[in-house]
Amino acid sequence: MEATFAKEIAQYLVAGEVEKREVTKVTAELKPDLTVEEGYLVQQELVAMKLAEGRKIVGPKMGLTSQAKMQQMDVDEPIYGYVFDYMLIENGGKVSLSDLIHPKVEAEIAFVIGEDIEGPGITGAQVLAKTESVLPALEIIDSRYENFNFTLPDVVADNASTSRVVFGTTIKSPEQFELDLVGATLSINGEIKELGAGAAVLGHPANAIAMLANMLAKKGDKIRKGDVILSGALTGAVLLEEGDVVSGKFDGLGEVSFIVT
Ligand code: OOG
Ligand code: MG
Repeated sequence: MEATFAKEIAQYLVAGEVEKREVTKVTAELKPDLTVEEGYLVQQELVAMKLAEGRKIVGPKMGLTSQAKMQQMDVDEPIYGYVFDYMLIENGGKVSLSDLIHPKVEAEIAFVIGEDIEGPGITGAQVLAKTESVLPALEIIDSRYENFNFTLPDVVADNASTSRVVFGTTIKSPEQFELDLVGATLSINGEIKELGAGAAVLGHPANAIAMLANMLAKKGDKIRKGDVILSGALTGAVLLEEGDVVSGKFDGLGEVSFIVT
């Protein structure tokens, strides 16, 4: 695929994000035979556009790392995307529906990376050794595609539906936990909507970060010291509605919350 075409598709997707409207998925019209590799080329152009606008990367993120998510979205492989500075919402803050298309929330465990991690061949144990701290997070995903419906190459091109992130404020060292056994609940207005444990993410959330390092190695890239990385939703995502008070509670890691206005 020509770089100019990849850029055109990236512009089409960013226009959907900026104008807060759904767009027809890439594989429906623009490029029916888009491959996953080409999806990443589009994503790379999209990331370059944001960097050129002065946006800063908080970290790459993993998505579709749990069976619950793969089944919900009808795709069968983990993917990565990028979280930018303008996507951050403070813990306890507000997310306005008027800024977004059709947002959903996910409960995730985030890793603060203490040393560069360069694949291939990285394991979860190596990730933990290079992790400075872990913290609870809520990710707000907002696919730019109609009805949140897409194929794997489509969602890769669309920066893995990344939209907003709320990080918790309790920061813990990973050695204090068996992160696979950490239980989590995702509640809206005091009612538990989803629940799970860290093991839902590839057996252990650190395995998702290891997979990310190994995927980034394919384009000669790595995880960097200081990156704050989402390991992927433990459970299915929940659609947000105006007035929702959203809370994620993680055993030993505390609570993270926001309000939908
Ligand atoms: C893709 C993004 C998935 C996760 O944590 O699994 C994701 C989507 O479901 O729209 O961020
Ligand atoms: Mg996510």
